[in-house]
Amino acid sequence: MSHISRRSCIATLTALALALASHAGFAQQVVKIGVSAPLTGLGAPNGKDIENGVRLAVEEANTQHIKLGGQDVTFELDSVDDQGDPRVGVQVAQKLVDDGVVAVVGYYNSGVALPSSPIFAKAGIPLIDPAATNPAITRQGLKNVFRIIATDAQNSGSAGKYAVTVTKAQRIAVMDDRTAFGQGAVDEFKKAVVAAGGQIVAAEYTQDKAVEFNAQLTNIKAANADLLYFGGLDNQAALLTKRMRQLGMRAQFVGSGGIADSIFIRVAGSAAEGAMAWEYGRPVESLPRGKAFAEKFKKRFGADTLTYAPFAYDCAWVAIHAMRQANSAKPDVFMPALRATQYDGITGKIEFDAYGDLKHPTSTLYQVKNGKWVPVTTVSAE
Ligand code: ABU
Repeated sequence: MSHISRRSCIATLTALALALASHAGFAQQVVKIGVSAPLTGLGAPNGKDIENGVRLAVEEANTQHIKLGGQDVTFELDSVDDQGDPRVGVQVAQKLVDDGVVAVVGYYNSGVALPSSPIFAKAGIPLIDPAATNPAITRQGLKNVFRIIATDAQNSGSAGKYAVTVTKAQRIAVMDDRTAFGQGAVDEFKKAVVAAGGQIVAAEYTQDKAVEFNAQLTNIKAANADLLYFGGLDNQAALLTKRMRQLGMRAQFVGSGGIADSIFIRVAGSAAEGAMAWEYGRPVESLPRGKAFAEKFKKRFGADTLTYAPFAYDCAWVAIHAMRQANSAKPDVFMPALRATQYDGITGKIEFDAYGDLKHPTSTLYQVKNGKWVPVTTVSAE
């Protein structure tokens, strides 16, 4: 037999074997779930947390031998590093589309989510957001964007009302990191303070990679503020808190989300004591499946979840659940099921409103007591 005829014989036999396997229901369908998060840089611990939440869901789904359209399905994680940078985010979003993902879990940074989400809309791929909270992400008129975490209109709105009506702060200062998240959160907080009859006595800003805040804190001290609301993330919030204490400032520090984690405690050291932060959702350990999730996560990755893994895990399961409901991994087929989601997740009941945001969002205020973040109160953030 010549080389060519041997090759064509093998090709024919392979095609025949695949056709038989398919006919007998043995064909495997690989379904890729994309993740975009910062896996390098300052945001990497949070990005890794998101990636691992999705990884856990994908691994679990593969033990359940799910069939879609009569075919066995293997779920695959396709994770990209957006570096917390909007330009990189847009590039790697296109890579996920080119890879053929059917759903994406992202983002950590609102500033990356905003320019990247239209790429998935154009490709007809659902994006399910576990952490990025700028309200505008779901207000772009895109039909493919879903979010399973309270927005900053809700979280910082609750924070502003609480600062005036419960904490009874008389002289409130704000500071943000000029990111889509930090600035947006502080804007929402200020609106809520004014609506509740409170007074903003100082408004300062920094940059998200800054480590020195003397000028801003001097102004806030001079304004005699009794509460400082900060729109920015864990590492920088810790440095700011430390500097406040070094300058002898007694104003109550309150963070706007993305702060109540072990990074803040480690970096702030003893200055962390008494700090407060408004975070999204209910304390996971207080929810019916929360404790089991925390144990499973620790067993699989050898470390506790930082903050967003439960949300990311729920995002992936919400997508898989919609595929099961629709009996298809085709985005245009399972998107209506995704929109109609009714799912009891690790983070609570997940149902979407007309924008793709949670119908029943909640926020929790935490405070550092004896070196640990402790829940103070949970409010409905609708
Ligand atoms: N929501 C906290 C994570 C940061 C962000 O939204 O950009």
